[in-house]
Amino acid sequence: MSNFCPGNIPAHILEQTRKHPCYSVEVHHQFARMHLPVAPSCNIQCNYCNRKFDCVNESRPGVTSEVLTPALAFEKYHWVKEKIQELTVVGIAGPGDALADWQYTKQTIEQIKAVDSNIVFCLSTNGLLLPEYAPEIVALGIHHVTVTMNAIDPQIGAKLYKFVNYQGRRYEGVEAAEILYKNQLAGIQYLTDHQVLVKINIVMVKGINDQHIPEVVKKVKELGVFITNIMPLIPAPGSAFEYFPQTSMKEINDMRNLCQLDIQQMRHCKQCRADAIGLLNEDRSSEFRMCGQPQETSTQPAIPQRKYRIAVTSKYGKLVDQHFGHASEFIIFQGDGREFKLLERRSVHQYCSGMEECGEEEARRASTIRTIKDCQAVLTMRIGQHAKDKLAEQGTRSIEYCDSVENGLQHAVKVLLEEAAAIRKGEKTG
Ligand code: CLF
Ligand code: SF4
Repeated sequence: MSNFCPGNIPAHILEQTRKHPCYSVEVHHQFARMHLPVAPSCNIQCNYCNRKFDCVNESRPGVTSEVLTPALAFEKYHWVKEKIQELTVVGIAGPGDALADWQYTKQTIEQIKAVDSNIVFCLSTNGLLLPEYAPEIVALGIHHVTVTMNAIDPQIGAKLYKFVNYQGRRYEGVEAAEILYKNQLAGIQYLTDHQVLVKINIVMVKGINDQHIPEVVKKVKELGVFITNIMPLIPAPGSAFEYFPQTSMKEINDMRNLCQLDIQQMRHCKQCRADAIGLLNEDRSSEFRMCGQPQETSTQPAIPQRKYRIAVTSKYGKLVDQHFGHASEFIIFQGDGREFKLLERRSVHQYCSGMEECGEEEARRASTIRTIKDCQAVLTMRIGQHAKDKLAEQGTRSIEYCDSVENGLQHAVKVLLEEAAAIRKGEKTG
């Protein structure tokens, strides 16, 4: 059994921990952390979560103001580092699950690590994919990981989770809770065996897992975790637990006092946003937005409430700066012309290698085009006529553009509206 106490933590990890405001209460007024919101997807559905762009495990309900690509996250890190001298920790806390979008999480950490060997990295996860990625987490040199584990009894877990998506299948009920628990156990054990200081978050839901929490704490103690963080349920509008009572701080503190007998308790958690920045009790995230507000112009046609889904080709997510044929992914946005929400990123097989190839290339092109069949438009820097025609056949308008993604999305809706108006007037047939 692993068991961490200041006496047996290796010196280099102890040094990191002493700079970590969540793991070391005595420095939480002194050192700052920033969350980089690069992981928007989630692979489970907790009944207390209405996930817009927030994970209630690590964020107070609401939305993160932006989801960043690793490249933008890297820029943001430099910006914040320059302005906040006391920044010591970079965490990935969603807004979904840090491992569900592991490639973005990993890339973000690798980039920062390459230029700053003093930053402490931190991850927050539901643990479903820990068996898969724990070795990479260890190899990256991450020594602080938070796992949200609300139950060790699958019968209780079944009341907390609506579903678990795992290895291409969706599971529900006890089966879902069993898979999640089994993976959490294996993953936590691997991490603690490899000198990772694991923090366990537990959301206390009255009438569901409140009586069960001491058992959870005893179990994770056996696994050698460093600390537990028992947090109140904050009923999120639109979630399955929307009308459940909020757990009071008295109930939380009573439970922490009971569990303190087994393992040290975190008592200064702020349930911060997925894009939180600064000291724990002084969120400065609003000072550091990467994306400005969309511009409104009086020449814009009136925009109806209809939602448009638009695919964008972009190297780093900020500019429309990529040729359609060079895109390895589409960034999918949905919105009404004034406000857009990033829905997801869809990988495609890159078909334009810069050389003339036929046959296989044609099949790849067809598959690429089908990837965005549900989009009214694709916003791209350049596109060939053949691809344009094929996209038009499935009802996707190609719009060439070269400026920021935000301006481009507004431009695309403007084009779609003007064309629709022209069709209504009989000026255009499609
Ligand atoms: Fe962020 Fe979490 Fe790392 Fe801290 S937050 S990923 S461990 S750097 Fe801290 Fe915020 Fe509480 Fe999380 S106060 S919600 S415990
Ligand atoms: Fe929401 Fe986080 Fe649960 Fe995923 S793990 S459903 S983002 S609370």
